[in-house]
Amino acid sequence: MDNREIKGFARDMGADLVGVADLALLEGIQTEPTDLLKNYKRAISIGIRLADGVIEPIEDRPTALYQQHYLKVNALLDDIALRVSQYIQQNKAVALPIPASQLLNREEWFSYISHKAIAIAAGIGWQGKSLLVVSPEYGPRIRLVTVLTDLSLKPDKPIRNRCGKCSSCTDACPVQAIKNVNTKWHYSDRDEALFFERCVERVTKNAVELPFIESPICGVCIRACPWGARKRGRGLNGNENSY
Ligand code: B12
Repeated sequence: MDNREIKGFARDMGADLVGVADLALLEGIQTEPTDLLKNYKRAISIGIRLADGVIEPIEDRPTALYQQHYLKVNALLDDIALRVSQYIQQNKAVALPIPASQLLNREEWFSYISHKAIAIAAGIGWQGKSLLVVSPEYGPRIRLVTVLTDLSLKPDKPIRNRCGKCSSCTDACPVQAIKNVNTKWHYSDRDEALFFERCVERVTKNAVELPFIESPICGVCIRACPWGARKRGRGLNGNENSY
């Protein structure tokens, strides 16, 4: 089974972006359990584009519509990852679908593995100042899922950071959590890019205080990134070249 087949299958299932990461690039990365990657060579990173109609109305807080979209996109991502895994297993290879958004620890805030790290290694996008993966096609308006496999797929190449001097996410963050620090490849830890506690406090508060919001979500930095607005031919302030 080759890259063309597996990517074509994932796209037919509803994926907008698909890339293959060489797990050798991710050596030493935090996983749960620590030997999670032991039996695997590659990770397939799958992205679904969020609907602009849902993201655009987000101002300084998540909307009820975004909450619902978040749940539906997570469900579709899990579904695609499951089907890709079935497809790989039918071809006598090993596959492990990692859930899109299952939290394993609410104090240190981590999951099985970082979908962002996988997506960066798979060339889906770069790590933006917001810590989010920013894709050239849809900016950070994507959600991600991962399938680990022992298939010898051809790895895709990471792409270079294109944030430059832009500070749109930093300026938009309602709790000034983004430090506006750039990186070439990826941040060494979350604190390098974020005042992490500010972000966590805000998303936790959203889930407790806002009507119809039940998950720790926000969406403001997703909405603010000009790379997401780009497809529609304008940056956030209406200037095509504002990014
Ligand atoms: C826990 C979690 C949170 C926590 C903590 C956030 C955080 N920054 O870690 C809270 C609740 C605060 C949160 C908030 C948000 N989250 Co969240 N979250 C997760 C979750 C479930 C686990 C992340 C995790 O385990 N982090 C642990 C740390 C250690 O990992 P990390 O920071 O991702 O990466 C580390 C290493 O991997 C390494 N690294 C990073 N890149 C690379 C690349 C290479 C090659 C290497 C070697 C290493 C490396 O350096 C980092 C620091 O140690 C993921 C889903 C998933 N399984 O990935 C979604 C996820 C990261 N969240 C997502 C989103 C969208 C959000 C929010 C916008 C909320 C919302 N939906 O409105 C905010 C944005 C906050 C922000 N600016 O970072 C998306 C990101 C999509 C994207 N385009 O990048 C994800 C991937 C969910 C998904 N299925 O799409 N989230």
